[in-house]
Amino acid sequence: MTTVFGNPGSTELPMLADFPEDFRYVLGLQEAVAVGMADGFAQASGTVGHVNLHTAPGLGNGMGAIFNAQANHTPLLVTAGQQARELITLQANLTNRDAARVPHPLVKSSYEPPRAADVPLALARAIHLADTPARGPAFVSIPMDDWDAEAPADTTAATVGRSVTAASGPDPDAMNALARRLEAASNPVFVAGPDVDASDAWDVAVALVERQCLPAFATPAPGGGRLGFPEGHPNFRGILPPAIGPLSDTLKGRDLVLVVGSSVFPYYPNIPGELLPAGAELVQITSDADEAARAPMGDAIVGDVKLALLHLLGAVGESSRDPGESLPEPVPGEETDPITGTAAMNALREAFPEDGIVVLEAPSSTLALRNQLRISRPGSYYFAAGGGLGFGLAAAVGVQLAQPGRRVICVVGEGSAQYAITALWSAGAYATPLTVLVLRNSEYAILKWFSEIEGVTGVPGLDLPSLGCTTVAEGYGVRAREVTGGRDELVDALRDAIEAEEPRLVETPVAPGMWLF
Ligand SMILES: Cc1ncc(C[n+]2csc(CCOP(=O)(O)OP(=O)(O)O)c2C)c(N)n1
Repeated sequence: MTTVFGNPGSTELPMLADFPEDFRYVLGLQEAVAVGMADGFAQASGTVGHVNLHTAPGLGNGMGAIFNAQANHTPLLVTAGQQARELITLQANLTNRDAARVPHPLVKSSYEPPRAADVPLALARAIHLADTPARGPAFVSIPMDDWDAEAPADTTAATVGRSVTAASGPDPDAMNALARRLEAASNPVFVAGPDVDASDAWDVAVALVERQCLPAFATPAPGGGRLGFPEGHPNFRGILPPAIGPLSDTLKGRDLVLVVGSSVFPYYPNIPGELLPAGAELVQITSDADEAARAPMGDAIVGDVKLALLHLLGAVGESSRDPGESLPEPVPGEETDPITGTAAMNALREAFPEDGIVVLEAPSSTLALRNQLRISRPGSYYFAAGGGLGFGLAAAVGVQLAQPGRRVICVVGEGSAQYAITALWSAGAYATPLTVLVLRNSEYAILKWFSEIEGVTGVPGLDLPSLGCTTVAEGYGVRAREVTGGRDELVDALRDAIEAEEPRLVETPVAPGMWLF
């Protein structure tokens, strides 16, 4: 943990004093951006991220992004400065008067050590907790005068360098019983969730699907922060819809639904229906006991996703089932002016480097991106599972810092971009070769679509006239290009941007609407 994201204030200066040369500080210009960058960095590096915030107001600014980190299962140490201990009770300016209560529902633990001497152990405890399933953020508030105190040599020496290994295997009997159920099923289906990728189980998932000839679905797009299965694989059947009725309809005719590394399910709009189609049983494998406990149907096995899949792979034989038809090849769709979200994503497909990484926050083109790109490598897709806007641009900078050898392309709506627009400055200041593709449809398209689903009319505040990102990007020191010539010009602009060694922003107008394919 040698990279620290943050935004400093007077209460954090003592912590940052004499900052070690072999550490890196990444400045975010607003705390939501600092947290989002740390989230992307932690997920893409597989380490615990660290973000340091400015006492109460900085922590407040970071809360939406901490909510996302919790939904993403991102291991994150969140620290914040605090007024000096002797001034807390008289509530001097900048006192975070109930520091541990502020982020409470969104973090795994929230703590202000009672003595300066307890800070090292409090930090170690938060780091280990954050990195233990279900992973998530943990918070420590540190009064600013604590940094002048001597750390207790004995506990500090014992604390630093401890390791906590937390991958615990599932119940072997339950896994063997599941293996028999899977072999005996006549029309089973595999549903891949985000924690397949986070637990490095991608190859095992593919091996199981192939050995058992299973059709594979992805968990619903809005709640899936990562991909658990290659979407270009011949057994891939698409993304489950995010509502009870339609999801259950999609699974009609299946007798066993095996859900791995996900909640059951990350539902979104309230479209009622049967939880499962008639004749279907469900088994969930998750490392998150709460995900197992709150599922409204089916059985659950709690354990490390990779260990569980390895067990299952070893316990089932080869099957000769017919997994059904593969998905058709994606097509760009009709030529329009401005282009559709589908055509824009088809252009990205053409310009996309083999080992490219997508960070996505373009609500009305989410499904178009998934269906056009069919991302088929692990660690190549990041999305805010919690749905809080502002993740995209910020996380993309963190992902690019964690993966300097790969190219990150952040696809973002012009509305979403505003929640973390200052991340553009960090992208340039830390010389990341990030490409940002802004899809500008001059409205909050997804909210218009939701209005129809919810049957509401006359909602104000859904149009975004005169909102562009190119001149704003230039203000933050990022070269930007507006593309108005359609799909082919967009391919060229994206290729140029992706090849550049510094961050580039490409913006294109797109037709309003929901782009599903
Ligand atoms: C922090 C936060 N505030 C508000 C919302 C509600 N919201 C969801 S989608 C959306 C519109 C996004 O607009 P844009 O990025 O332009 O994408 P489009 O829907 O047009 O594709 C809004 C405001 C949210 N998800 N998160």
